[in-house]
Amino acid sequence: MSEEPAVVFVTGTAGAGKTTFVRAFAEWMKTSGYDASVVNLDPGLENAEFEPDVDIREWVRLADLQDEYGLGPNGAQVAAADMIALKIFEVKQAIAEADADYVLVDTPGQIELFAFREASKAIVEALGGDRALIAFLYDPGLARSASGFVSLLLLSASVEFRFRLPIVNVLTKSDVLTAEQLAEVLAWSDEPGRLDEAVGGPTATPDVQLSTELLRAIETMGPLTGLVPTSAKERTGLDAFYRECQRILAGGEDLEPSHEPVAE
Ligand SMILES: Nc1nc2c(ncn2[C@@H]2O[C@H](COP(=O)(O)OP(=O)(O)OP(=O)(O)O)[C@@H](O)[C@H]2O)c(=O)[nH]1
Ligand SMILES: [Mg+2]
Repeated sequence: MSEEPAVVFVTGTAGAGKTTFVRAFAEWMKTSGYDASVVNLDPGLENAEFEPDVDIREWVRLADLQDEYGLGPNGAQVAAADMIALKIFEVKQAIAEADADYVLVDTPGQIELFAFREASKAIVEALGGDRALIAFLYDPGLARSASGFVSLLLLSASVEFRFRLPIVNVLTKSDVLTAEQLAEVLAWSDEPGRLDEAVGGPTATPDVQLSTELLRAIETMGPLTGLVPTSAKERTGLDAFYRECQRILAGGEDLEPSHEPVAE
């Protein structure tokens, strides 16, 4: 085992299921005998059931910023994003003290606060070390239509472009899709031609043309990587997500479970 933990940053559009996914995956890891700690980087998190090992709210709380500086919710989010960067070495220290093989990081709901602020780059660099990846979550509400799927591909590609880290694309809440819908969405990620067909209609309207051109640009960046379907509700796909992380972070070798698996 190397000394540096593997760090997984979980991002995606608001409500895509980040917090629920982090929680379910951490539980899956623990019951499978792996050692994981959970870091909450969302200063506005209000989920009382979620108990992270390291919590940014110890240093930066959205509600406090709103009260103290008279900021609205968006202004407070922006201020918080920069304040997190100032506390990042305290967070890093707390992560080191938790001393786990895997660190799962939940990020703020508004993806632009994570993906498009300079402070986040500093945060990802400080916490990521040399073994880090980003899990980009696809919300099925958007991913189930071809144009929504293309938009998510673009967003995922720009997150990859910003951070220059490997990306694992994850479909969340797969339990809300029918078997046919799920098969179609997975086919789009495995066979670009199928997505091309789905966005293209019988007539080349301007939006179809735009989707087709965007798709081409994404394809030239590299192969569309497979989408891992998961459901935190039904606890499915978490093992496949783990294998994908290991493939990227550990060159394929499996971690030795640090303790015996716990029966659920
Ligand atoms: N059916 C189903 N619902 C889910 C699943 N995962 C999350 N949800 C629901 O999706 C909603 C959003 O989940 P969160 O985990 O809070 O999503 P988030 O991306 O952390 O949201 P923000 O941080 O507020 O942007 C909640 O109502 C969850 O109960 C799942 O696997 N299946
Ligand atoms: Mg959340």
